[in-house]
Amino acid sequence: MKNKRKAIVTGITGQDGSYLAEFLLSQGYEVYGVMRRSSTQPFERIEHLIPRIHLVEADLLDQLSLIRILKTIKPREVYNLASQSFVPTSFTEPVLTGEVTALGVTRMLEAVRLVDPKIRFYQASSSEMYGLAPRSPQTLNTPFYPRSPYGIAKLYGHWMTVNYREGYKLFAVSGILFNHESPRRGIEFVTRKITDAVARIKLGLWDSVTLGNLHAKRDWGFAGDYVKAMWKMLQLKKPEDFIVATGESHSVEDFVKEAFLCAGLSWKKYVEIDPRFYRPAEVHTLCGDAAKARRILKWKPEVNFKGLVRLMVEADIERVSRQLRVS
Ligand code: NAP
Ligand code: G4F
Repeated sequence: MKNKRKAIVTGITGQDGSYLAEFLLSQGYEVYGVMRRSSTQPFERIEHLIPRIHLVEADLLDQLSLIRILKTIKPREVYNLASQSFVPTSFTEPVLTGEVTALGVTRMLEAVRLVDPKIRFYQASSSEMYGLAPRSPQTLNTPFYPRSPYGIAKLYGHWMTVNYREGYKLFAVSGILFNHESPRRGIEFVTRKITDAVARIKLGLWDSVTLGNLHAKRDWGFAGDYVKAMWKMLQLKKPEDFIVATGESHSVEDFVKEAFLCAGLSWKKYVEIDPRFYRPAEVHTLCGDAAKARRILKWKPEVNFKGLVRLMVEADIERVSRQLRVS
């Protein structure tokens, strides 16, 4: 029997890790998901995958643990999705964010270089690196101007990936992904916070939701679409960086309106603003130009803005209703 291709996915318990694992399994991969030891099991997003994937313990803070898993698993591809990914936490825990989101990338690149430089490496870079961008849409030539410790940490990881590609000839690529969401998005991120609240308000559990800056604009796509671009990048003949985005930008207020509309509600009655949710430095507008991904990867988003909001609202109404039925 032909040997299956092996892939290691860090951040397997996160939103993207779960979608990427599903996609790699559908492509016939043997998937090794990296989880860190924690006192409670954070398997909510991958419970359904556990019989089909291998979970291995390692931590981006621990260099030797990364070397060990590469030596024992001998993967063809490594997808480095793990990070401290929440921007507000990066302001309150900037050093931890730097250790995981920035230096963690170097630890993984060093492990690849030392154990097997033929391993193909994907780095989960972010549109947050553009921050206060001078123009829109952002392209691969737009200068970076990160506005948070998270954005700065991601920029370091991005340049380390470029540097290991140029310096050591690794097949290392940086995917600059704009915001992507799903029913598996962490509840602290604004889209999921909104759709979860819409569900609770619709079902009579809450009577309001408190948000921060409604004027910020983001280029929101569907996570299930974006993980396919990650994989496509690692199948190319030569390693290159790409932007992955929809090319459409909407405000938080647009998202709120659309989400309440999906539930047949008018948003103004239910939304309160609290400056507690403002950031020390805001990223006002992000909009990505994914022309290169369309051309070379033959990638395009399948889910549009309204479709994304609807699928998230419906999933949250279904989930909260289920919880009510069992309680
Ligand atoms: P997420 O849901 O927050 O998942 C983050 C993952 O990182 C979790 O599995 C977490 O594990 C893991 N992790 C955190 N610290 C770790 C450590 N020290 N060692 C090993 N694993 C650790 O993030 P996501 O939305 O799936 O995003 C995936 C990646 O893409 C992240 O790097 C994020 O910064 C980046 N990104 C995301 C977006 C987006 O819009 N979603 C856009 C651009 C870039 P635990 O379960 O143990 O906490
Ligand atoms: O949903 P957010 O927290 O995502 P943010 O900061 O754009 O970061 C996400 O996308 C990045 C890609 O650009 C990723 F790299 C990163 O890991 C993460 O996945 O906030 C979006 C916007 C912000 O402008 C924020 O100020 O929503 C605004 N917002 C308004 N009210 C709020 C709230 N954000 C949150 N989290 N909570 C609020 O109540």
